[in-house]
Amino acid sequence: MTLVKLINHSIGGGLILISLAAAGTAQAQPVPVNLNTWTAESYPSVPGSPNGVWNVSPGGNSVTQAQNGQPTFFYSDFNALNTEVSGKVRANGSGDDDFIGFALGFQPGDSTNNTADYLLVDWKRGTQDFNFGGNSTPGSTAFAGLAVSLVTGIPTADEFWGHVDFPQNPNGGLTQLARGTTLGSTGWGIGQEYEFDFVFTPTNLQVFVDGNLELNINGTFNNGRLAFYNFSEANVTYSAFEVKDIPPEPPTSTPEPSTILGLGVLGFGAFCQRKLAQGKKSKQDN
Ligand SMILES: [Ca+2]
Ligand SMILES: [Ca+2]
Ligand SMILES: [Ca+2]
Repeated sequence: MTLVKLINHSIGGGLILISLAAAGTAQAQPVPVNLNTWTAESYPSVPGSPNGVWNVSPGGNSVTQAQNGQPTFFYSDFNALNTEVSGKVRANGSGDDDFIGFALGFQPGDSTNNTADYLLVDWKRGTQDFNFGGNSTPGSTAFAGLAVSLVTGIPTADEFWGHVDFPQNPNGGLTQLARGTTLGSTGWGIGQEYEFDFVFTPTNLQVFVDGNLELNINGTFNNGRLAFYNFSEANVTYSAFEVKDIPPEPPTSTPEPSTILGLGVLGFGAFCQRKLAQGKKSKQDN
């Protein structure tokens, strides 16, 4: 007989104790995001590649980026660590095939910050070689598909493009960490809406696309904002974003309340077992 069954069998109150233990992990409800309180920030423009322009809908439920330009971000007014964020993205363009995506841990001013350190989740529609002008770095290849990269310092457009860190730019670069499990080499579809879900803690990032776990990386991650990201892709709409808090990871040195309660239940179970044994024994005596 299992412990739970034993307690249930012996005394009905045992189940109440177990319910209390589970209530300790209750999470906050998702809250709709108002995009009127978010902020646009673009990397310095280069010839033929202007700054991003982010136009928020009147109600603050959606935002559309209008320029085929430099890496551009639209960042939240809240920190992303220990949150779960979900929402939709759709690229409405008619023929372009460049980057849409997100950043996590982005700090205001990171586009000109030599010590910037954040995660970039980007998704290219088509594989393409390109060399951007106005910088010191050579061209690179952007591969179709979904990936997560670490951004440090101030990368050039070529480094964003190929997820690379060229020595010609000592001030920054990208390091690709993982590609999507099913979308790692599959481009996004024109006019297709995708549901993204991010679960971000100090040691883990999980990214779901339409409910499928595409990216799951462990590390030591900095706090900072959630941001929407476009690079050389115009007419991209983000909508219906929601955020909820994740309880911070408990310290490993002290037992959780649920563990203490669990031990209490175990002790209680042992007590019941003794009572049952005694009962059995007295029946035998009879
Ligand atoms: Ca270049
Ligand atoms: Ca570099
Ligand atoms: Ca483009």
